Amino acid sequence: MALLFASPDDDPIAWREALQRRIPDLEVRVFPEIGDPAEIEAALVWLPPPGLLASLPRLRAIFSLGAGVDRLLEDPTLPADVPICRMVDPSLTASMAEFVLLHALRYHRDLDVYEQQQRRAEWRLVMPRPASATVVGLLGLGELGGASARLLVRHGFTVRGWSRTRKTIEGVRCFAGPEELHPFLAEVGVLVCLLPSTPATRGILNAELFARLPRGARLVNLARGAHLVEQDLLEALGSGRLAHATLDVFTREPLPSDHPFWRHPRITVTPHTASYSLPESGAEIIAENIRRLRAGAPLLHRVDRQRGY
Ligand code: NDP
Ligand code: OXD
Repeated sequence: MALLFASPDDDPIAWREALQRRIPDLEVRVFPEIGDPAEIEAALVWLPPPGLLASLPRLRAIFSLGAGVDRLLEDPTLPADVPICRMVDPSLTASMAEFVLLHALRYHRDLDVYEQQQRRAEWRLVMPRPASATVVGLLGLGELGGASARLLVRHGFTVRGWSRTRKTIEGVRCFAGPEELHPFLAEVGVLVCLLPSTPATRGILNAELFARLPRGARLVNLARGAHLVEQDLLEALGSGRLAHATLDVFTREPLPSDHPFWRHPRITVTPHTASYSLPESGAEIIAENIRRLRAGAPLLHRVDRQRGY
């Protein structure tokens, strides 16, 4: 069996070695060196060129190098009957939870306020409060949102979470479904988005949602740019409805150099770097799924195409 590796962002050599340490007879071909397309039965991909997967006539499984599969599902030529499995990996989860904690702490300790004050050479103390005084709300309580919630609880934050179906996470007040979105938002001081991008969630970070947050709340979008209505964010920051935003993901990546987010004094931009899968740990789940594919066993972390995640 040959596996095709295609990603503009990941190191093909490191992935090939990590996979072959686990499955020595696995042939890994790296795009664009495909060879005979009919020999490829599995693909490990991140942002593959549209049409690539459709050009593989014997493809039996698509493994996403990312947790989010929205871009894959956007390809109109995506083979309809080939299963898609998304990335669930301890290094991806741990680095996301760490990034969420980092920003919760940053806002909790008012570093965004001090950055503004520094520009004005203004020395003014904001009295520190215990972590429990800051309510962090997570949109999405899946693999990444759930782990982030647990880490925030361990750190002493007051944590709320919202998901499609109800969750039970120790120390977290969990809300579910559209009817509980507004109650969830009511006391959230730091809102973190970790939802998949689907027809139900695109544009969810909009003026109506911001209006439900306490005035001066901070926003952290680590999920997808499509969740955010950009103009609504600029207006919310302008009016003081939101105090600050941290954005790791954008509708266009790289973020164009003339985009207003780059120079906005109340926005922190990071280059889609919140979390990353290391080949050494990520290869574990891919290898397990290849063994399952060979054995005809059910694959792990299959995407529900109807749901979009
Ligand atoms: P999961 O599928 O494990 O979790 C998704 C969560 O979102 C679930 O709790 C799900 O609820 C909830 N959800 C989905 N749709 C809705 C809805 N309509 N209303 C309410 N809740 C909803 O995904 P992950 O946690 O692994 O990843 C989340 C996203 O993070 C990815 O899709 C990707 O976009 C982004 N990401 C960003 C990275 C970065 O570096 N910036 C890195 C990795 C991921 P339920 O469980 O009830 O279905
Ligand atoms: C992912 C990402 O979905 O890195 O894994 O955005």
